[in-house]
Amino acid sequence: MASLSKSPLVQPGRVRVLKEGKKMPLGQGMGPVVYWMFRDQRVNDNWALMHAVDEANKANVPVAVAFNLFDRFLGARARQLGFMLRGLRQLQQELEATLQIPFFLFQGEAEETIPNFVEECRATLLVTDFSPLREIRRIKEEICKRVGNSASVHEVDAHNVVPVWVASQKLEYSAKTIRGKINKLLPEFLIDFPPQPCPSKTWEPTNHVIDWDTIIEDVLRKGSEVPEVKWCEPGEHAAMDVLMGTKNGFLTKRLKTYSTDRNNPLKPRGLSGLSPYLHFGKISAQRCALEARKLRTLSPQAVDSFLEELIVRRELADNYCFYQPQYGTLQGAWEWARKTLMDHALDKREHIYTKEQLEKAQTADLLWNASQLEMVHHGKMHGFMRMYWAKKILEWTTGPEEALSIAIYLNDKYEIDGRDPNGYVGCMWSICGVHDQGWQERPIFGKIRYMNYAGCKRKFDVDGYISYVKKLVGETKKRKAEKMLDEASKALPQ
Ligand code: FAD
Ligand code: FO1
Repeated sequence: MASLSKSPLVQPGRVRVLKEGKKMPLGQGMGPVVYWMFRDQRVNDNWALMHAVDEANKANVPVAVAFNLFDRFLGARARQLGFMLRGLRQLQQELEATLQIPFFLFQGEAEETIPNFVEECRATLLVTDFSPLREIRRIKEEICKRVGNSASVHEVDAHNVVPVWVASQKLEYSAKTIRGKINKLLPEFLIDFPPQPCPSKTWEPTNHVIDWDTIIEDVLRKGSEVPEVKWCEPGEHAAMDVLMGTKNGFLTKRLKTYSTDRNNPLKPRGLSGLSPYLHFGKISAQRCALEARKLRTLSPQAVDSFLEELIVRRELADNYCFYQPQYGTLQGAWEWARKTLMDHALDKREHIYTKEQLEKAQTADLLWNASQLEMVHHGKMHGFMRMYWAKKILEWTTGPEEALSIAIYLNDKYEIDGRDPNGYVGCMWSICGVHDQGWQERPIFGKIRYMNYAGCKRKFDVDGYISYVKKLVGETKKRKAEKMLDEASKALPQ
């Protein structure tokens, strides 16, 4: 299978050929197609899956989905891995029941398991979805080297509405510089999804069995330091329910107040709540945008604000990580920001806290402590508080490099949506002014935008938020104690 096929189902702009396999000699048939799924973990509205099936059908060969479970990907714990694996268990059932596509789960290093599988099943096309993260790009480079000469590798941006490499060919400076480019391309890319094709040729039956219970039990045990959260139900159907559910769906029940309530940390339901699902690809941003757009005449302001976050800000984050490999470090900041932060690196700090003190929410600022506890116990800090939280870490640590590394460490450890380009950019925006402008110079922050307690007090009921988090933590601790009691009583001889 060489370059992209004729009259493809998926727009060619969405697909990049990472490796062109050697043409097969005449008479020698094409091998199967394998889709290595990692970022877009869903059956529906998935351009990568559509491309894999479309290419397989054109060559009249079977298609399978492969997933590689890394050993604690970027420090993930029970919270993130439990959510991901429970969703994947549902995905396997749906994939096999509705499309008769087999799902293979491997454990270890993807640069080994995926080429081994490609070789074992003699696949001639490997389709992958897209992530701008360094770790994944390095693995892909390695996979391209390791798959045999006859195999092609196609990468499909199934995550962004406008594929990252089409939206812009360079590192964008701010939302202002990318917005026009994205909006111009929306008529071409924000289109209805075609129906998912079924494979025309079935995969030979295999004896690949996935022992989900044991795998999940294992990751929960190893990552128990950060336990799962109850409020966020895993899976694709749960994701659609958060978007469109009749009881409490974002678009069906909560959209109207998005433009007024989304900056109020006391009203977490004012936000969509979609970030865990978007992060793990349980729902397509394009689906969210298509459904939101239908409601624009009813709630124009809310829909416009939501689309700005969902498309422009989110895709700006992918643009940043894609074109700035030093994301997450001070070297990835703009020159003006690096200079101003360095000019103020030795400024006197009123408080200096260690990583441990911050992690345990032991600062003199009750508002900050509440936000940290919301993240640790609830697993999703309110969006407004995330900015204040990260900026205070800059104020209370020995310098911007340490601040950045602590913020990313805590964000990725506790947030259910952590390890995302949005998270790296969120920390870089707050601490290093990425995608922001310079502000009036002041101690420690230099020209980086400042936020303080008094400003929060003017915007929302700070004491109310502190009480709300206290209640939340109390409930979580109570549930944990009950669970422990329950487990202990089960362990007793009957
Ligand atoms: P909604 O307001 O309903 O937004 C809908 C979607 O739009 C989000 O799910 C997200 O995909 C996108 N979006 C919203 N705000 C932003 C933003 N500022 N930048 C880019 N995309 C955005 N987001 C994560 O997904 N993972 C993270 O780890 C993460 N860490 C952050 C850390 C800091 C310090 C900051 C300042 C922001 C961080 N964000 C992160 C961005 C943002 O706060 C969250 O996306 C948002 O709070 C998620 O809640 P929601 O889906 O209910 O938000
Ligand atoms: N993707 C995988 O293919 N395998 C994993 O084991 C895996 C674990 C994981 C843990 C936490 C998390 O936040 C994401 C995880 N992903 C995993 C998903 C994925 O690779 C990332 O979301 C993207 O790379 C982000 O761009």
